[in-house]
Amino acid sequence: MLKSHRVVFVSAIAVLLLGLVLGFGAACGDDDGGTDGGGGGSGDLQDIADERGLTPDDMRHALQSFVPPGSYDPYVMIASGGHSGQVLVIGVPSMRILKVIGVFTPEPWQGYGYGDLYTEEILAEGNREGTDLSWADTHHPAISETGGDYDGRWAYIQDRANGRMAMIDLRDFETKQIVAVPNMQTSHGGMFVTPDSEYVHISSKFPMAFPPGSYSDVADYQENFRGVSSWMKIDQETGQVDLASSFQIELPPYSQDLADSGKLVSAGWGFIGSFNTEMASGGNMEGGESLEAGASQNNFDFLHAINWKAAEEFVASGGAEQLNGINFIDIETAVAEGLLYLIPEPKSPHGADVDPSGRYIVVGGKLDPHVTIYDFNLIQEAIANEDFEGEDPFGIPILSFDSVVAGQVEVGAGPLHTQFDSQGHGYVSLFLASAVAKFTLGEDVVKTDEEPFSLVETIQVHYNIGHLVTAEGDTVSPDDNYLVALNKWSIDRYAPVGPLHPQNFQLIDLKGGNGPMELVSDTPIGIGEPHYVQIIKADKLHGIELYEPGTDPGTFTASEFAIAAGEERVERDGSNVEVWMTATRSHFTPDILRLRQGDTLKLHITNVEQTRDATHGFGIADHNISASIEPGEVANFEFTVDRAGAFNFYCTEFCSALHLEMAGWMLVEPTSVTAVGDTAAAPVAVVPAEEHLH
Ligand code: K7E
Ligand code: CUA
Repeated sequence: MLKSHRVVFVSAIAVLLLGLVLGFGAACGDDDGGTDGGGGGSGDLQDIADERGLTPDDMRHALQSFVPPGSYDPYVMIASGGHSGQVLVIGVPSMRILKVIGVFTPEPWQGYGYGDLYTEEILAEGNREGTDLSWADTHHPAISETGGDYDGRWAYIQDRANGRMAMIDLRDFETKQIVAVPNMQTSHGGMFVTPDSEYVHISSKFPMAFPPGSYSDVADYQENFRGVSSWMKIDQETGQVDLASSFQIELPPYSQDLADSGKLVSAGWGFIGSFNTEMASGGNMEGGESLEAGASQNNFDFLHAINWKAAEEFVASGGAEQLNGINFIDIETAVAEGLLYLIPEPKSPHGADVDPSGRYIVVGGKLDPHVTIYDFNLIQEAIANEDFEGEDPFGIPILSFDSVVAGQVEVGAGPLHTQFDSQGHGYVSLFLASAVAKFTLGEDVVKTDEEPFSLVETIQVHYNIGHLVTAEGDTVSPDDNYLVALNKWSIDRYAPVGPLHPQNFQLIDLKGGNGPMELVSDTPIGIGEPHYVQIIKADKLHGIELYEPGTDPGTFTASEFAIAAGEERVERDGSNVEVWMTATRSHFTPDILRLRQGDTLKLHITNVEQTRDATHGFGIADHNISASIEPGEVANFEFTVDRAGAFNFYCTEFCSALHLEMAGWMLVEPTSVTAVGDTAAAPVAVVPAEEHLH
């Protein structure tokens, strides 16, 4: 069905192109120009092109990425929002931004973290050691999978700045959980999910002083610092992480880097790249060298290969220790149980990407012009034969490089990340060369007549590409149509908006994997810095249109505070006031809240609408409260009113012609007559509270 959708889409472009080409022909051959109406529609198109100075290539690119108004994109990209701490949802190929999901950072439009209790609780789960963390550096999103294909149920994203991860429910595209992962200060590797979403993986970026919570000088780096690989168990009903069933494997104090899940032949394994196996820790004003120099000495760092299936069994047998609420396997045990191996990877590696067949693992080298392609079958043979070239300082066996490498391809300067199509091609980002290089994998997966392990073609991008993504690119069955380059720099591509430039997503047409690759469009991203993204077929997503009446969106179950229209009420018990309010076009009921200074207000608002898009917002002046209450949703607030005053509240969403009238008052009577206002000089005449409060 999807294939045919694509075929229809592609052939529609072909027909349009044909029309354009014929139109050009007519226009070019006619000295009077194409405006005399003889060319009909194509003459008009030529006029537009002439007027706007568009070349035939420009027009073709416009058609390649055009999605008519009111039509949907066939793909949706789930993109990291970088330092914004959020996740972007973007249509492909139009590259239209559909949503910015509040994840680690409060988001006022969605009422995420501005008084709404369940969102406040989610954000609070991500705080650690008494610090409120209100930003994150999101790098790597991971869409849940079934049978190695994206299934559109959940998405996960990790926080590079802190050892945290979040889970987004793709029914309502809202964050449902933030986990402050124990024993991990910063994070990077993954996120990835295992092929049936048994686990979502997250590993540390920089090692932390162990045991967690202790102090150590970095002079004792090798001794006292450790990384971890965390396998977070996914609850199959909710998509949330169950910490008690999760486990961690202790890792050496290298900087564990990009990671990916095994699949098909390599299912049950995970792979994590690393750098700084030198264990440099800086000190450039203390007689040492900077971290950068110290970490770039070795010709090889280590790809970590982890047998998570075996680790899971070991945990189930009761073998693991407990460390801060999670099952923990130390390095010695991991080695003894055959859970952890190291594989040399050349010169400041980055990226570790498993191909759709699961057989090949591709690693880039920031300071090496090659991608190195490992063969999982050879890795298994080397393990079985104990074909080790030694062990690292922590006793972890190092597989012999030559016996596990299937091939190396010289691709250009600064290879980072690799994505795949279904034809046996890899597409690798070249940070230094600002390019994407396309190469072939082994002959068992190459479906063209190209040489295995060879460079096929290269395309320039603008500029300094980090990650790249192909449609369905991390699955066992990628699509071969689109690639998006996620460029760190844009330099001169956009109107100047100050020294902080937009970052640049570029859409590349892969032509069914048969090339040549063609750069189609530029999209500036208004928040930075996006790292990784995944692209899922839009018809795998099943976003709901409404909540069932009276839903608590935190749990997708009926809220105990839900009411129907006509059931609104106010209950006072001493200084505790509880209000059950409804919102509908175009009023709140009740629309006056009468309180005394010092009261605690519990406010439950049910949006009683069941009309698509009939969202009401709720904002109160001077109280930092903003909620978005979607149709059917119940939102809850609890706060103490410590200031007297008459505070306006209003619906923040333009919901109807009388939206501006959708407002009310929170009246907080002072406990003393001089309490209102910014000076005590102007006492306010107050009607005794008893006359108001029933
Ligand atoms: Cu290369 Cu964090 Cu994925 Cu950025 S990492 S590019
Ligand atoms: Cu409800 Cu505006």
